[in-house]
Amino acid sequence: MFPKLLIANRGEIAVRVIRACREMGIRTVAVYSEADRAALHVLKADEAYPIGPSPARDSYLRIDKIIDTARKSGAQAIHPGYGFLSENPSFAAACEDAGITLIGPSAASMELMGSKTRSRQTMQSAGVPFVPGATQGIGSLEEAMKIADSFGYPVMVKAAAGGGGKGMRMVASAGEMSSAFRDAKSEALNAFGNAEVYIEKYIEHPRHVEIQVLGDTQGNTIYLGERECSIQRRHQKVMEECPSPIVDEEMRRQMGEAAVKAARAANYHNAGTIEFLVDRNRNFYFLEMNTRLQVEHPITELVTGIDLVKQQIRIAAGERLTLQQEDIVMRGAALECRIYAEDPGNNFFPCPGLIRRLEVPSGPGVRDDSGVYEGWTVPVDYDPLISKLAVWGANREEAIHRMKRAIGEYYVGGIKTNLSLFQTILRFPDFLEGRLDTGLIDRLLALEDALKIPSGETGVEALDPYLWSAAAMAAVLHEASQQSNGRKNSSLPAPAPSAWKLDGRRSLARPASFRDKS
Ligand code: MV4
Repeated sequence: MFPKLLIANRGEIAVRVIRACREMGIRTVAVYSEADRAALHVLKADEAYPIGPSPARDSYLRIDKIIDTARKSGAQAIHPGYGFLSENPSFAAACEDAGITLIGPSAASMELMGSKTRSRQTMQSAGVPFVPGATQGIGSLEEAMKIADSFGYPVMVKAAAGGGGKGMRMVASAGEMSSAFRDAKSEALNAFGNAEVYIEKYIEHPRHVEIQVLGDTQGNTIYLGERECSIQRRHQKVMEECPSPIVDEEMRRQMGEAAVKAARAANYHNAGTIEFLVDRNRNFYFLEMNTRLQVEHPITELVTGIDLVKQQIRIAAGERLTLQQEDIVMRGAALECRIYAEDPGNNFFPCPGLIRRLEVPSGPGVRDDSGVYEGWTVPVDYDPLISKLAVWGANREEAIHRMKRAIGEYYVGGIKTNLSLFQTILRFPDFLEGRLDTGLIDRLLALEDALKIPSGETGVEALDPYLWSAAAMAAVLHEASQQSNGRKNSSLPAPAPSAWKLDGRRSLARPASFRDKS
């Protein structure tokens, strides 16, 4: 095993990796930017080294400085976390050149999965169902029109180098193709330095379900069930759950086997995630593969009892997977909320700043993966994630009640957070009934706005009647949207900033000195 490991990341995920290392007897090396001098991961690591100015491109994205720090500190391995350099094939190659082990897949696997067209070709040969459409980049508008015609509108024009919702355009009819094709190409070139685009059939009201896999360097690959990630806002996941309410044992086996095929076809070794779109009839289609540890990995850990970070490290050290498919047992249910420093009253605009007071939930079945502490200032330079609050329950219902309880215990003073959003989601009938398509958050925010729920300090007693009317109205609107076949012609106003201010109940429950002073 590696005596020493460098973490090329920050925040909660750096802390998460440090914890796994500590339990494994591995010494940890943190790196930090100027803004992160006093960050939690710096305090928790055995050693810490500065790598440059606050902007990520000058610090956490500097391959040269990170490799250099690994050499100087004597770290034999680097864990990239998620984001930053985690899916950068040049970083994987640089580690290899420096004789340092990356806790991740080969540069070749990363590169293959980084191209949507190449990965779709690979799925085609491997017999993994993928979203119907082209497997090659499209050269001309004429070709785009021909392909769209053959699959039938609506279609999506997507950047081959894209992913996570960047560089895609929905095209409803042939008349829109010319501008969509041109826009998608220029956006792709701008965002990724690669103008290649391709076409997929548009899947209406999809759900996002992903399968966790583990593959070792000896070719053993297993799946660890699914995560339901359909609750998103602007292509950002907000809340995830495991297992998915729509996946039964048979579907899990089919998706799991498809995911293992996908990982094998990429010669994949590491923890990885195969994303699928699931349509209304529960058909599933390969969407993309994430060649890293995911933000939402804790819910899989809670339900399977397997420490994914330790597994990653053992795999990178060349150890054989000791787990076999039969060893994977899913027990109970888990939920995760991404707690952000952002303002629900101002379109979820980021609100980093000084954390004047912090009370973190605990107790049975509660896990909070945090990257912050009371008295620290959340920097403006990075994603303002405060923590990931995850709960486990014997079943979905218990997990929901537990999450409500845990969110209720959470208190962040000094900065605005999205905590109130979760109290709303956790009471929303569509969520409670497991109707989780990717439009849920927009429906919920539109509903709050339609009900003109007052902002400001509102006691929990005053809120309940609103929640009841919200519930009733949501049920009616859901029926209506089923009948009118979609949200396009619904009478709801356009999604608008939320006006919920559940935080207000804090001020009723606490002495004035605890109040948020911002
Ligand atoms: C789609 C789609 C419908 N049809 N592709 C958005 C994120 C990126 N990973 C892919 N995305 C989508 N691709 C086809 N052919 C709808 C989405 C989509 C979506 C997917 C998963 C979760 C949330 C979403 C929100 C909007 C759109």
